[in-house]
Amino acid sequence: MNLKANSYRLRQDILDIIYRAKTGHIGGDFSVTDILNVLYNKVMNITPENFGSVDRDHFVLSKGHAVEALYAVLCQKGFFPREDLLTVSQYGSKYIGHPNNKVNGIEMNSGSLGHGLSVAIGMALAGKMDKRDYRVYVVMGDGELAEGSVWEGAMAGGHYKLDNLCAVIDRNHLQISGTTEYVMNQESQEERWATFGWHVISVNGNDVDALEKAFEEAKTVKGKPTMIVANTTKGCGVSFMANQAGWHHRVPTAEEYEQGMAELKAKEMAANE
Ligand SMILES: Cc1ncc(C[n+]2csc(CCOP(=O)(O)OP(=O)(O)O)c2C)c(N)n1
Ligand SMILES: [Mg+2]
Repeated sequence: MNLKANSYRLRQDILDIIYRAKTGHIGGDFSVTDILNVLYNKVMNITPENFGSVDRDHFVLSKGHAVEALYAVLCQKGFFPREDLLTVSQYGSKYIGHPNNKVNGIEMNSGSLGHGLSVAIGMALAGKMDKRDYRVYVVMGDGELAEGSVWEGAMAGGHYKLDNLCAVIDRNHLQISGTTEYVMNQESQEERWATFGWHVISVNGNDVDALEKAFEEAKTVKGKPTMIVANTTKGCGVSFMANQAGWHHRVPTAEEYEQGMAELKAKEMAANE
């Protein structure tokens, strides 16, 4: 699979989902798309066939508001039919605006920020205790790091030396109401996680090749959990959405939909050349 082209393909699906549903978190979806694309298509051992087994890898989308990106990836992997995407956020649909485990492929309900890391740590600890080979992956937002519970997880991950755990921060420097530096300063994430006993890798989180390398490195680390600081752009892929806090939770107009789709199609084609 051409991962780079696929990221733009997935963003088209996300744009369609949100335009149709008239709701969704497009900025955070587009910033995390490359991370989910690489995880599900290169790194993790999770398929519709093995989803019922404990021994497959485990994934938690802690920044649950980016569920549309997860729906696009899971649908492409065959966890559910494409027609199901037509029902996202419709009355009575299980495809609601945050992850829930009634949807095939989703393990943990999320959306209330700050819980995913601790749950992932429980999964990783269970894997160690039961001597299982699976790995656990969790993706957090950078605004999410203002939640105190994240730092309990940071301590526990280092304390229990969970080298079967790989966490990712979608470091786009924006949350709802502005920059993370303005709302709750957090420099430097690299230094903070290293102090808590984590192996830290800093990468361009919208570069599929760099991400793949980082996840492979994480698999080789012994005696420590890994934190990948994925430096991303919120709204990545569509020029007028990129790095704009206002696109955290905005629905495109018809004109914006057309322009965004045209840009994504052109980028997918260029990546395929
Ligand atoms: C506990 C909790 N408080 C507040 C919110 C509302 N909320 C939803 S998204 C968001 C901003 C998150 O920013 P970030 O984690 O940086 O996400 P991203 O930039 O990747 O979209 C907030 C505050 C929430 N979902 N959960
Ligand atoms: Mg953010």
